[in-house]
Amino acid sequence: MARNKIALIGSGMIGGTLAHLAGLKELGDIVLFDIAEGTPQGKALDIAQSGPVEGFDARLSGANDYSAIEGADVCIVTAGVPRKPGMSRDDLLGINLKVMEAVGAGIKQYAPNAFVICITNPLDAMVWALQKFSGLPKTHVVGMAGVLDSARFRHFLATEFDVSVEDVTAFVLGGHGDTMVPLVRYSTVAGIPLPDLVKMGWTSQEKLDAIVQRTRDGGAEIVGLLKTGSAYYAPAASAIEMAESFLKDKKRVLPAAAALTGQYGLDDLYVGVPVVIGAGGVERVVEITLDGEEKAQFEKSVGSVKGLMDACRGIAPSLA
Ligand code: A3D
Repeated sequence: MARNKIALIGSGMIGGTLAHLAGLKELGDIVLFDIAEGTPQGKALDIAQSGPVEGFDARLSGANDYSAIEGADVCIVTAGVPRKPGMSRDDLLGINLKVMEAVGAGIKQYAPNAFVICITNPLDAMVWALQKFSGLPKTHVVGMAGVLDSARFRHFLATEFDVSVEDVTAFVLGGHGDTMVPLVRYSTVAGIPLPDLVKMGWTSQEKLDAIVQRTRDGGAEIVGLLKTGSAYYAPAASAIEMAESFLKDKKRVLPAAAALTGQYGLDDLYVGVPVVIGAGGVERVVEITLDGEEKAQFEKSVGSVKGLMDACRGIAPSLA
C-alpha cells in the first residue's frame, strides 16, 4: 500500500512542527509549501535528516509551487500571519482572507479529494471562507481550535487536581476566541464531572472559574510571553490528532470548527462543536443539550463568528 501524502500549506512555526510530528508518527510522505523561498525546502531537509536518528521513514520535500501538493490525502493550512502582542485574532482577518483565496484555489486545482484542516486565524471565519474558495465538500474542510482549547483546559485542570492529563476530559464549544465556551458540566476527571469535584472539595468554584478564564485567554498568554508570534507546539499536535483520526478511520469524537447544516438551529456557518472524524471526513456533528447559561454563551460566541463572516463578505463579495 502506498504511503499517504500530507501537504502542509504554510511552513512557518506550526507548519514545521506539523512536519516533524507527521514524520515521527509515520503518517505518510510530507510536502511543505510556502511562498517564502527556501523555508519549506530547508525545513523539509532538516526534518528528513532527523529520520535516521529517530527511525522514521517518510519522504519530505519543500515547494513554492502548488503543483507539489497534487493528490494529497490531507492538507493542513497554516498559511498567513500570526498574532503579535496587542493584536486580536480578528485583526488578522483582512490579510489572511486573501491568503485563503489563494490557498483555496491551489487545493481546488491540485488536491480536490483531500481532507483539509485549517488552522489560520481568525479560525471560524477563515475555515468557512476556505471551504467556499476551494469548493470542497463541507465534510472535508474543518477547522482546528477545539482540540487545542480543550487541551489547554485539560492541562490546567490536571495541574490543579494533580492527576494525569490522560484522565481529564474537557469540552470546549463555540468560536475560537475570547467567547469560546468551556463546558464545565461535560468536563470530567475519570468520568466525574467538574461540578461534582467541587462538591467533593477537590477545588473551589472560584479556582474553577479562574481556570475557565485562563483557558479563554490561553492563546493571548502565550503571545504575551513569546512576543514574536503565537503558540505552535500544542496547535500542531492538535491538528495531527485530527489528521490521524481521518487517515486511520479512528472515528475520534473531537471538538472542531465544523460546517453546520441545521444542527444547533444554524446553517451556512462554521463553529466549534463535537464531531466524529473518520475516513469520510466529518462523519457526524454531535448535538449536545445545552442549559440556559450555556446556550446564552454559545449564542454570543456564534454572534461574534457571524460578525467576522460579515466582515469577510465585505472584503470578498464572492463569499456572499
Ligand atoms: P508563521 O510562523 O508566521 O507561519 C505562517 C507561514 O505562512 C509563513 O511561513 C508565511 O511565509 C506563510 N504564508 C504567508 N502567506 C502565504 C501564502 N499566501 N501562501 C502560502 N504561505 C503563506 O505563523 P504560525 O505557523 O505560528 O501560525 C500560522 C497561523 O495559525 C496564524 O494565522 C495563527 O494565528 C494561526 N494559529 C491558530 C491557532 C488556532 O488554534 C486556530 C493557534 C495558533 C496559531
